[in-house]
Amino acid sequence: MIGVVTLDEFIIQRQEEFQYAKGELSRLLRDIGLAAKIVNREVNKAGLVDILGTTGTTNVQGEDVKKLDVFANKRFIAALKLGGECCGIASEENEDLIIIQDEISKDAKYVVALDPLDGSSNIDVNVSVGTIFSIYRRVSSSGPCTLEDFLQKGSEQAAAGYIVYGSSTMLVYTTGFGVNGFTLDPSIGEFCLSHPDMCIPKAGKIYSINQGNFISFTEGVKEYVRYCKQEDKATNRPYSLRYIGSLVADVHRNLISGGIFIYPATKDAPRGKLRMLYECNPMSFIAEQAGGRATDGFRRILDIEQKELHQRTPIFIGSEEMVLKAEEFMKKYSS
Ligand code: P6P
Repeated sequence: MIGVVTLDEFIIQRQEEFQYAKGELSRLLRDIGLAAKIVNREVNKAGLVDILGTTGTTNVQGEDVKKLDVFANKRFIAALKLGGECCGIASEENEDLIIIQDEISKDAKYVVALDPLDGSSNIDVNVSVGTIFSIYRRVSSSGPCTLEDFLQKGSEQAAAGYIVYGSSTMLVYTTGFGVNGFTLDPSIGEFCLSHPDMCIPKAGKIYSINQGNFISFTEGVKEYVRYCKQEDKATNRPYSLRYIGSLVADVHRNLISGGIFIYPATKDAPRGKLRMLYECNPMSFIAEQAGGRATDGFRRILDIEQKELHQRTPIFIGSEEMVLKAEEFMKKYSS
């Protein structure tokens, strides 16, 4: 295919960006790309096979586990184990670490944090869902990976990315040298470079927030939502409210069109709902690398200490000027 750059070719071309690159991170990213194709195949035919609905169990978050959650989790774990470049996995679906100790992986340099199927409540109604991944170099010297390998700040990530299973399936990732997007071409079974050097517009006209929680928002969030709804032609307001209920889909749309996504503290989620390790940190790394901004309303997400595996945080992420404006309200109305 003339002019088409596949994900594998791109990863190899860009490998020289990494210090002491010996190909491990490249192979790890390719392992993730393979798992994404396998999960995509099932997501695209969910409804035709017995993979919809719930398993009747709940995960560590107390959320219903969907059959496709389990399938995606197993596929990504299997691909990472087989690839040999990862010595441990932290998954939203698993309360504890998955320590990989077999011969080919025990000395691997990387660990992976994973939300194997984010937004899974949307699967049964055919709305876009996604996978989110975050890659760290291990900090433990050798032997089994440890919790400390995962309790690193988001600023220490070696790579981060997501797959959005939508009208088309895209893989978007960064290794700290910009953000690139690849669209799956089912006719050749390859992710092909379709969105080189993605840059989020500095401002946009879309805000994404679950306004159903408005009553329990803090005053700063309420005032910012009111600001978004006010009429002011000079600043393109009122903005449009777009909320899919799937973090990957909402952030991906804003990454391309401009906008802000907010999941603030609520009565039911006083520390925010979204998890730092495998949702907020990777999405924030990508947003910043694309020229956007990501904070908890006050602090840069990537600077927040990670103290526990499934730690949650409020998140304001997207176009830089919009996040800064929201932070003004948070500061002005913070008690
Ligand atoms: P709510 C999906 O369950 C998820 O983890 C994110 O993908 C999404 O942004 C958020 O929760 C939606 O939460 O409370 O608005 O339904």
